[in-house]
Amino acid sequence: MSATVQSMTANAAEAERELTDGFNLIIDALKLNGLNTIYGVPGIPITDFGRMAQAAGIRVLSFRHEQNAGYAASIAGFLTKKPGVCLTVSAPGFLNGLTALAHATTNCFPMILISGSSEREIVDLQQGDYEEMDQLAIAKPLCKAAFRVLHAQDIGIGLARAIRAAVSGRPGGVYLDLPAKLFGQVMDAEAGKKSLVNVIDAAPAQIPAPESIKRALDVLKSAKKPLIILGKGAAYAQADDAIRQLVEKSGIPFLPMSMAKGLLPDTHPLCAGAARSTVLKDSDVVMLIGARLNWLLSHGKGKSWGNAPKKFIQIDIEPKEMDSNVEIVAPVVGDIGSCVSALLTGMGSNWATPSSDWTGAVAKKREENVAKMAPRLMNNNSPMDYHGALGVLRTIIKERPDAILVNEGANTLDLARGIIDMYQPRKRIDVGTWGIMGIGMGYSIAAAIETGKPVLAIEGDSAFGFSGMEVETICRYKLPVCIVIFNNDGIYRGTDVNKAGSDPAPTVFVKGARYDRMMEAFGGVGVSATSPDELKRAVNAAMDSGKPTLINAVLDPAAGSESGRIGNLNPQSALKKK
Ligand code: ADP
Ligand code: TZD
Ligand code: MG
Repeated sequence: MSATVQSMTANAAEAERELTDGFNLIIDALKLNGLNTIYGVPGIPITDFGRMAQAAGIRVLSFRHEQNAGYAASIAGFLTKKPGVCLTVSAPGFLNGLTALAHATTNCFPMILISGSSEREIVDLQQGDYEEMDQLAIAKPLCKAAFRVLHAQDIGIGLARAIRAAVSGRPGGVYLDLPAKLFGQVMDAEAGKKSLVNVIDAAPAQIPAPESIKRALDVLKSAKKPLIILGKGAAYAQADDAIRQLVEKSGIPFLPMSMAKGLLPDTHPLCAGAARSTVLKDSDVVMLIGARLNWLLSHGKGKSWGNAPKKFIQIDIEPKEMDSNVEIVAPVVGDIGSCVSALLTGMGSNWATPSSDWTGAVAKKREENVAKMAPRLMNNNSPMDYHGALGVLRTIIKERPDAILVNEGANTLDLARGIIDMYQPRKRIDVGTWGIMGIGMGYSIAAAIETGKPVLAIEGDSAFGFSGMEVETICRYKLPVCIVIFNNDGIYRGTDVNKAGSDPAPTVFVKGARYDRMMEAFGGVGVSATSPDELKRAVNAAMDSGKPTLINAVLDPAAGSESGRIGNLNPQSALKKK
């Protein structure tokens, strides 16, 4: 054979060899690991990736802003225990998504932010590439782990590392940097297939040490006035039956943190939600399950915890969380499912429940508080106050307990959290550890997509504004989301006046704004409701029809208080002119 013929044969063999590329390998790697939904915004270098992913059967939800796509991915992680995936373009898109990645990390939600990036050679020499930025370096301090993949044959390993980092141990946000060149890199299809990794047991059970269980039970046995605090880690863990059994077998009153509401119904006889200040003050042993002693629990000390000496038991997957704010006399390190099961076994069959002095006092306080609130929830004032509006929404959730409640704002958040009882786990999703505004529409979209359940979003008018443009996304995907805007003309209140000039005061918005018309612009249903009766009718109609709906609930601009329930954290100038 001549050299020419030989080389022609080799070329033909080469041409027949099946090839794959970065685009396809990333899609195959995601699908192999059951990551079948992507939340993002298209653009260079990921536009084609989105199209190809959609063609390959991945659900691609295209947003109007990456921050909202990122929040969607973060809550998808919380709801499913699988990392939510957010996809963005380079520099500005990446930065827009980064807030959500940091939020996911702060809240212990598993999420992977995948961003396209510019060429390393140019970025590293700072030669001014299109959307140039050293994204990996910037992401690192804000997430649990950050990786970059430079070669197509490393895509499988890169994604495997990202998945494990996101869901194992304390979950969090992971950044995956994919330079533009990677997408087009070609390799042998067979070798490519072999390079992918099916991640086995990504979040292995972490069994607590038997002595830690014994120690915890000894402390619990010594208690006269025990309390269990359930946090969103407990909701995330999906150990719902074991947690319920622990509460009921131990007979210990429980206090759910905001996103742990519904793990056991708020109407459960042992729920101390409506007796919060009493149980924090008077309890002697507190068992934390998936809740940190951060600002939301006043760091475990100070006035709200009263003078009674306290002992803390803490169940958490993160050993470094122990003693972070106060001494933990019985740390139980492990995953909540394993820890709670071990406690149940250790309790045996004749566990002594707390005396009725304690449980009776808690129940009495709770009934008093509930009774005190009841008449205020039944008012039909127009314009509405928070209690009148929330009274009807409370009934709607009672009648539709599998709906998902999204909630943000200041007064709108604090009062809804206290007033609306939850009946099922992971049905209340809100501003989380940072008290962040802007999660509303991203959370609503992901909740509808991931669970298929109807969503009721109760939004302060300010809070809604942070993600409001996504109503178009909700209409585009025809999601069963009903948004109720508590429109009090501003942040906290709509009554501030600027005494120094003609500009509006910093906390007020356009008076009488009609947010419902935004929804109509995109073909959704818009309603303006001026009384609790009207509000009730409109929400029920929306939940029955499943049509994207926005209800502008007209609230008295003077109804709220500054900073809602956390005014104590708000520094105010002593020199301020009255
Ligand atoms: P909340 O705001 O509801 O009080 P936090 O976000 O402060 O809750 O606390 C959640 C805690 O749950 C974190 O410390 C986290 O490490 C822990 N956690 C999350 N998932 C698990 C799990 N599967 N097992 C044990 N602990 C977990
Ligand atoms: N920006 C971000 C990202 N998060 C925040 N928490 C804030 C700003 C500050 N902030 C709050 O803490 S609540 C709030 C802001 C701007 C809005 C409160 O007004 P609202 O609710 O209309 O949403 P109410 O019912 O009027 O109190
Ligand atoms: Mg407001």
